[in-house]
Amino acid sequence: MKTKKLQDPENVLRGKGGEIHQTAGPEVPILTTQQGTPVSDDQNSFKVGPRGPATLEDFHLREKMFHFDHERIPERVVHARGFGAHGYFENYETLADVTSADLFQRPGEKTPAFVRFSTVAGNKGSADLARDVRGFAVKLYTQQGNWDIVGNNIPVFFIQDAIKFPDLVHAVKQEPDRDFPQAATAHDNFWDFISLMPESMHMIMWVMSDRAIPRSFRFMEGFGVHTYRLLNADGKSTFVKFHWKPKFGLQSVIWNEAVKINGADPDFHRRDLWNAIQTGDYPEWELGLQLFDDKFADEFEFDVLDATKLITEEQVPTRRVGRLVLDRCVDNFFAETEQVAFCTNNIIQGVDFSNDPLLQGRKFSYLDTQVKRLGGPNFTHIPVNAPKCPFHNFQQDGHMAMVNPKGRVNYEPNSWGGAAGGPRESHETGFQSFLAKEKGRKVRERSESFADHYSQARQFYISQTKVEQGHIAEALIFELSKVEKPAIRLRLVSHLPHIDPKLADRIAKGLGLRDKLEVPPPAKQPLPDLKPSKALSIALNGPKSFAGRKVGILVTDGTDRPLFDGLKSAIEAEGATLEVVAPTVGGVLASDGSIIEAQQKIGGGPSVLYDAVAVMPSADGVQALLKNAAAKDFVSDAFAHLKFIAYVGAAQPLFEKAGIAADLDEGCLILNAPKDAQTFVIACRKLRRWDREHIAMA
Ligand code: HDE
Repeated sequence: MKTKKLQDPENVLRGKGGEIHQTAGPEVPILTTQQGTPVSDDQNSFKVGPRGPATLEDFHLREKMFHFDHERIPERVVHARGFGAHGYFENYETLADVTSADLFQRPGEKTPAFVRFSTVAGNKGSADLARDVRGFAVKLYTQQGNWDIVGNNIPVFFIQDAIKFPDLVHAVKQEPDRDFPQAATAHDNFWDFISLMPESMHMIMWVMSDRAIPRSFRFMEGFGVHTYRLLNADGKSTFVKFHWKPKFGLQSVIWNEAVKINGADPDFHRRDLWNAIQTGDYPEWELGLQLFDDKFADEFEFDVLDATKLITEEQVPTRRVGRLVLDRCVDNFFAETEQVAFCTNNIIQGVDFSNDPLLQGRKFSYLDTQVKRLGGPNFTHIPVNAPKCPFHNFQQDGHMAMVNPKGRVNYEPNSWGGAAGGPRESHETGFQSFLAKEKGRKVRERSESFADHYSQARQFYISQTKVEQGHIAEALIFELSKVEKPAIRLRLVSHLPHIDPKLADRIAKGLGLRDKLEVPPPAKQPLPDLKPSKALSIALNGPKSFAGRKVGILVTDGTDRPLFDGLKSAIEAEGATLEVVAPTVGGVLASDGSIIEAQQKIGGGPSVLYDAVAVMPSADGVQALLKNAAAKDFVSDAFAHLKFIAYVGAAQPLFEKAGIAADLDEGCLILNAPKDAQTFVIACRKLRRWDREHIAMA
């Protein structure tokens, strides 16, 4: 290769065809093949003459292309789109009274953790703000082995028996003939299936609520869903349901906002988590345990083995036993987040399964799926999946085996004795199951105790604020309006009178249904008197401060510097962050001639990306904004999405242009002096100006 050295930067040469060659130097390692052979030229394949045919002997080209051709592994059949991070679980108190699980014995003990959040229905490249359940899968690398709590952000599920899972997933994903819609339940197959599955109605209320469009992974709850058991050292069993409670309180977006976020930043959730961890604002959840005994289970209105039911926190409060902190992003997305393999089977001494038929089926599925995705039985050797405690067994060989046992012995019992004989079972510390007494005929049958399909759907609905109920209704109307077959719409709406007759009317009207509802007789008469539960509402479980949230500040040349600085300090003092949105990403010259750096160009940073906004143009600067459609959308969307808006007097013409000047309310706060910033930030703690909704959405 004849090359010519380029002046700048150093170690860069230019080849005969003008191509750039960046070469190794004293501090730059030499590029090699996978076999370690140094590569002399990574820009050109090996040919017979510069314009001639490629040679078969080009091992570098062959190896590079071969590896690239095999870069993809099958994406997860569900939960394909996900984002993971490392952290730890810190235990508050000893739980020896209820469990012998090692990680819960010593207050203050930290157990390493890996968490992967996900959407369910969409493909790997789908957008983050799809209306969907979020996966909340936690792997705890305990000293007794790995324990996976593979949960969701919704405490109940669509179906009661695992045998319906393939049908559910087929129905929700893209329709098989056309391969759309992507990451959306708003299509015939999904609602057809659901309309024939009354057991789904409780989950449907959750999925149509704002729970399915969280503002951030950091502001959503996680749930183990199923009833599990905890076992103490005496083998005594206590039933348990797992909850993760976000430190920053609950928050969701509004559907119209979700639709726009998906266009403006399809990576909205992963970027949010990444940024929070990178800036040291570590996301945190408390682990809450709902603990109950057999007596409670027997007296409870529903079956604790039915995953379409929850136990309200008024009935069984959550005991907060520790915190989960995420403090490290992955080094490599594929190696960790894509290859992490969660299995409901990964359980530790002191925890045990219940007979929930959904959970029992999951124990079948997860191992299979990992073998398919990760190519063989040795996926446990991948660092993110390997336990961090010692592990020894005689399992060996298979694809990609990396930790085959050493020595001559690979079986037991054996007579080699001592260490040479290899590992042996331990009756003292080995995993022990709860000694449940089981008796019965072998049947393919659903328990009668699972037959109430509507009571908790109703309880969820009446536990929501008026605004939240409105969102559920709007979501149902939106989704069912996308269903082409009128019979499916009718069949679905016909279930709703069992939940709430007014809701049914509202949906029927919203869909323009002409046919009379054919209300199906319930398998079991719904209970009329379940009380609302405050814990089920997002609005009633918001944050106490504006910490962890983000303000978008629209500026122009001439923006008042002291006002801007006052606002910045007030936001940062609250523990929130800000982004400056300017006519160009190069920033603006403020009133005092100083530069205000920008993170976004107008249009690139629409107001849907922020929890609140400030509109701070100068009197001259606002003139250009009047001609900018994105600037107009910035304020009209912020208003329509019920956000708190801080503004300076010069913003008025923009508000007029955006058609909101006459409607400004107490959620719109004028900034006359730097001290006004504090009033604005305090107002922002409420997150939304909910009573604006009837104007904004009219
Ligand atoms: Fe899953 N689920 N699931 N699931 N699930 C998977 O395993 C399955 C269910 C959940 O971030 C798959 O590794 C069956 C409930 C999460 O990697 C698969 C049934 C809950 C994740 C599978 C359920 C979940 C999965 C696909 C019904 C909440 C993502 C890829 C019996 C409690 C984990 C994979 C991650 C992933 C099967 C129902 C949560 C196919 C058969 C209920 C968070 O094995």
